[in-house]
Amino acid sequence: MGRPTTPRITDADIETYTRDGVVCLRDVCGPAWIERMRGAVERIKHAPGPLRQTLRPDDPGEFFSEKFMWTFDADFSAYVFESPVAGAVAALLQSRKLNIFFDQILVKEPGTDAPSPWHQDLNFWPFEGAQVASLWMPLDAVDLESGTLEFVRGSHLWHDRPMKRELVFGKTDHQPAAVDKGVGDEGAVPQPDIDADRGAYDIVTFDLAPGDAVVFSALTLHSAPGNRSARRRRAISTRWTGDDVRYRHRPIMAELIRDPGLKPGDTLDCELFPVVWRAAA
Ligand SMILES: O=C(O)CCC(=O)C(=O)O
Repeated sequence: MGRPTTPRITDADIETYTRDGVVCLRDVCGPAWIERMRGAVERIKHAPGPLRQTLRPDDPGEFFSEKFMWTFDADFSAYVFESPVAGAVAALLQSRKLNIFFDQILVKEPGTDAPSPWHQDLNFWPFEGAQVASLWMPLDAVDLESGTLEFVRGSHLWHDRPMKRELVFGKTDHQPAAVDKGVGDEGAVPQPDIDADRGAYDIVTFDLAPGDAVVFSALTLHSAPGNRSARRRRAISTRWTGDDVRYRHRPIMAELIRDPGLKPGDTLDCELFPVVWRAAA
């Protein structure tokens, strides 16, 4: 397996990520990666893995997700271990190492109504620590009409733990309605209804070309509209952790492809969450 390459991340990018909890990076992956990953998404669309979710199955379009593809697909394994993605996130997090948590396909086909509701990823991820981020990369040009992400700038600094929220993703194949109940960490405050008062928040969004990316903290509130356009919205989100992250349990846990065999307080280095990137000694 090759070494990941590291794209140029500037001090301004690091400053933006640290201050806003989100930064837009242009041209992280070139056309060869985009073509390769489009092919991989198509293959997996037609041969789902164990964690396939069709979110809102009655939607007139189609919103589907798949996770942990790197564990069973050679192209996704290459994307995680060899593409410029890990190096970019490590630079932004200023971490000496980076573990993959999981990779995820998120496709909204044309005419999909389902929004991705406002949420903080850390609410259902099994970690303590600040160095947790996702890199979301579209394989198609995206704008608000086709379902690019929206972020509340600076929301990662509001509280030291994720807020309680009422809704995860609505009805899905795997998550019964029982999880949509406002579960959260002990002492967490409720998540405000962002859409009820959008003018009160600093909401930012980015039109992206294939191979551009947004990197955001797991505490940054984010959402996406449905895809009202006639274009596909295929995206890959990779989720990463850095030096300060330790395993813990949470009231709702994201479904994992298998038990990582970790105890609360453990570092994440294990077969399921391997170290993908290390700073040169
Ligand atoms: O792709 C989407 O619509 C939602 C993505 C998201 O919430 C994430 O990558 O954390």
